[in-house]
Amino acid sequence: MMIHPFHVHGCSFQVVSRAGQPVDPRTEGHKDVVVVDRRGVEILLRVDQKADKKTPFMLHCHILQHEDAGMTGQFTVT
Ligand SMILES: [Cu+2]
Repeated sequence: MMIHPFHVHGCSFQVVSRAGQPVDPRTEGHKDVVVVDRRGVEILLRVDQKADKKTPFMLHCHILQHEDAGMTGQFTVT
């Protein structure tokens, strides 16, 4: 089973649930990276600044082969 250490630029986040189940309250702190597998992870982003189409935030898998294969994205905040 493949896992993906996902990173979101420009903000921190909390893991709300993993595989549809609430996470252990001891792990609710703000994160920089979250391990994602096929069961899914729900996160809550905290964003303190805007990001438009010229300077969007980026998210990606930290495994370079995955990132190069397209496991990357951008998003804007208004
Ligand atoms: Cu990956």
